Amino acid sequence: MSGKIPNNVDLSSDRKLQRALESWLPKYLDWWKEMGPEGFQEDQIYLRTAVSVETDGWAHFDHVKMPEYRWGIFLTPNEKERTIGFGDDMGKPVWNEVPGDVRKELRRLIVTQADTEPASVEQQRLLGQTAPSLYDMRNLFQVNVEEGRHLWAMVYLLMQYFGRDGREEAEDLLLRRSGNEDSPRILETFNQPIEDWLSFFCFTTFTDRDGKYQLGALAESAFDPLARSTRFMLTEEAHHLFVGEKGIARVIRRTADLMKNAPEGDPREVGAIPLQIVQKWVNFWYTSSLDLFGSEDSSNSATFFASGLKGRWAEGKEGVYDDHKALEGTYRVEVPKEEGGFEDRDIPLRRAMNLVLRDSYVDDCKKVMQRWNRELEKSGLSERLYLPSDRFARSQGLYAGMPFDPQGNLLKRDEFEAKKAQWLPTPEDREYVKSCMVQCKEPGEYANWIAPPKKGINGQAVDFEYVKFTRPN
Ligand code: BYC
Ligand code: FE
Ligand code: FE
Repeated sequence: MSGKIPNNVDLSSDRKLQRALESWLPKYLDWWKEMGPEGFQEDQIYLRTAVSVETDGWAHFDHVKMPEYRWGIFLTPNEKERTIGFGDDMGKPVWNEVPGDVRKELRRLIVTQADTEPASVEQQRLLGQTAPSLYDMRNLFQVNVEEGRHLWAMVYLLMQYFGRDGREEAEDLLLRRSGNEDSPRILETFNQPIEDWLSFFCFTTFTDRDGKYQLGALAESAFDPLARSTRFMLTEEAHHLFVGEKGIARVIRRTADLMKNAPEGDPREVGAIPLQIVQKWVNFWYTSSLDLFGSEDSSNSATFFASGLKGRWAEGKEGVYDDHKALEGTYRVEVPKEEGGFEDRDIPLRRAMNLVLRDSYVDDCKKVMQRWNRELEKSGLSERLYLPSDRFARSQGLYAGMPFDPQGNLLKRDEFEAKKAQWLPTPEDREYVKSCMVQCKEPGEYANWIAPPKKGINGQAVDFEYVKFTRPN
């Protein structure tokens, strides 16, 4: 467990791997200092660190400087005799090495997963400077260091199982940059800027939630080390989703509160975030996150399923699916026709696996919406938030680039352009939201636009000193 890199993979007995990881460590730290949270590297943050994989007691809380965070490698312990749970090789023993015939696909899946982790840290690197409280600042940095650890988890797999190719991929993961024109991150959502906290809360609600479902699908994998790595990552992911959902709930509560004295007025006059703005941010990040599931009809997804690389959500859970081969059955979608209108297409089930996984994700998002709307109801507001149609504002799949409205109606292009500003963030909206973002640095102090949380972290008070500044900044 000790040494430079905390782990439960017996690193000290594998000198070659240990050397590879120890030579990657300084490069990772250089990347962290350059691209991680800007301006807070010397401060003491109240962080949770993964120290083991015990269900209770895996986490240790303490004030630490982020560059001294102990990023480690943890896999959920081996289940004895696990067998492959789906696809062509169902029932055979899981793999502890990479079979030659799926090496390329598996490497690509791991690299794609890995790439999102540092990307999100890059996207969020300036947010500390406008944190609405020390509590929120701490949560941001917690998410950031754990995304860093997720990168470690994937780099371990690349270095341990993919030899020289894997080591090269590990280097490249530190070279691509979110939003960079020449060397962008792989998936589009991870090249979008996150410049305000409303975006951060929507991102952690909708994009980290894509992470939950993708990791869940990989946790079913026939490649056991991948399954066990992603399982442990999921335990950390729950907090990221919490930060996002509660963040938006607190915005809603605060807006309702501020509007009590001026129910007919413009929320902006009292420094509140209007609910129409919240809705636009939801529209943007939710639809961008739908894109992360890839196309509805995908031969890649059929290959991943057939070969046991990537399953469905809860594939291994009793009573969810009867048929784990998915050789029969189809999934019906409406495909836009060249001359206008739609026609039905039945996609063979295996080719529709992106959509099947996305459906599980959408169901989960609907529940989040219900909880936010209950918050609105309790606050006595009549407005409600909604999830836009999966055709709206898409860049991937069947409806990519087409002018649908949030209800899923196809509009004329110019009508869409004329109305777009009602549905998606405008430069003026962004400017207003930015004007609300002010840093609050006293324990217990919260920015005007957001309600304090009901509870602190790890049993601490909401006015606990979650961040101790080394020098005034
Ligand atoms: N942007 O056959 P298709 C997380 C590409 S989030 C750009 O439909 P496939 C986290 C696609 O690569 C979870 N390109 O795709 C969250 C393909 O390219 P080629 C991340 C895209 O392969 C917050 C082409 O379009 N994990 O952990 O079935 C903070 C045809 O597409 C996009 C994973 O994604 C896009 N959105 O599915 C921190 C799991 N979508 O072959 C972390 C691993 C598609 O033409 N990845 N393309 O060059 C996968 O399972 C699959 O690669 C995807 C795509 C589901 C992403
Ligand atoms: Fe992650
Ligand atoms: Fe996350």
